[in-house]
Amino acid sequence: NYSSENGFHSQGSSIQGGEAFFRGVLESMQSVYLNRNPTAKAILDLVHSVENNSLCYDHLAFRTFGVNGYGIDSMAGFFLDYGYTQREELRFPGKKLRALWFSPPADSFSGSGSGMNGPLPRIFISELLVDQMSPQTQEIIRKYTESSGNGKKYAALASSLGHLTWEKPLYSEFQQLARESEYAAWTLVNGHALNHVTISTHRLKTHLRDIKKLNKFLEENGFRLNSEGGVLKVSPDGLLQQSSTVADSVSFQFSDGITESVPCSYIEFAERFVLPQYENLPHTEIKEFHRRDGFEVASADKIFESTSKEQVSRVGS
Ligand code: OOG
Ligand code: NI
Repeated sequence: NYSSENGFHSQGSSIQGGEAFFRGVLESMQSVYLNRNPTAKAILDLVHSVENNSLCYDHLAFRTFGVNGYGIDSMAGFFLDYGYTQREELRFPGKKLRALWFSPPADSFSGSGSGMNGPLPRIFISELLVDQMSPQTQEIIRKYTESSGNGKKYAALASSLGHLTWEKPLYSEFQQLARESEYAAWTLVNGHALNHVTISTHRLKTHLRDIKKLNKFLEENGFRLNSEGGVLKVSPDGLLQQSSTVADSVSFQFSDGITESVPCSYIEFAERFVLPQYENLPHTEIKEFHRRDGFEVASADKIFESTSKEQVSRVGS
C-alpha cells in the first residue's frame, strides 16, 4: 500500500527532502499555469486579497491521451511515488473519456501554508479512449505520441517545465481533432500542462466560503463562469458543489507557421459539505475527512466543457 509505505512523515514545520521536492514540482506546474492563464491568476490574486493570503486547493487536474503508455499512468506515477493513493474511476462514454482520482498521503493533509504549500490537493487525471476515435484522429494522436521518444516517462517534468513532449502539430491536425473531440485538440496543444486548479471554498475564511456567494462575487467582478448545465454543478446527494470559469485562450504557433488562438486552462471552485453522520460535530472540530469526498461524473461531464469552443467564445453571460 503506497500511502503507508511512502507517505510523508513531516516533522514539525520543517519540510523534509522528498516533500520539499514534491511541492517544488507542484509550484513549477502552478507557475506555468499562472503565466499562461491571466484569468486564473487574476482570480487567485483577488481571492488571496480578500482572504488575507491564505487558500487551499481541493484538486489539480490533468488530461492525457490513453494510448501506448501516454494515458493516466504516465502522470499518475509521479503522484503514487510521493504517497498518493488511487481511488475511484469515472467514465464518460459520450466524451470517450475515463478518469481516476488520487487522494494525498494522509499525514500531509494538514500542511500549514497556502496553495501548493497548504494541505496537498487531490489529483484528477483523465484520458481520451484513443481506440474509440476515428482512424484519422487516431493516426494524428499516434504520430505525435510515437515520435516523442520516451516522452511518456516525463509527463510530470513536461508539466512543470510547460513543454510538450511531442512536436507542435499542423493547424489542420488540430482542427481535425477539434471536430471530433475538443478534449483531444486541447491535449494535443497543451500536453501535460495543468488543466485547472480548484479552490476549496469551504476552507476559505470569509463569506466567499459559500460557493454561491463566491460565484456571485466573481460575476460581479466581470469573470465569466462555465454555464453548461447551469453555473453551479450539484451532486445528487447535494454535498459536492462545483463551478468553474471559462478557459483562457492563448495564441499558439503551429508547425506550419499558422498562428491561431487555442483554449488553455481554467480555474474551478468546489464546496464539500459535512457528511450526515458528522452533522452534529462542533464547527471547530470538522476536518476535511468529515466532508463529502471524491468527484461526481455528471458534474465533471459539464466541467470538461470549460475549454469547449461554445463556452470559450460565449459573449456576455
Ligand atoms: C476535468 C473536468 C472534471 C471535476 O472536478 O469534476 C473536473 C477536465 O476538464 O479535464 O475537473
Ligand atoms: Ni476539477
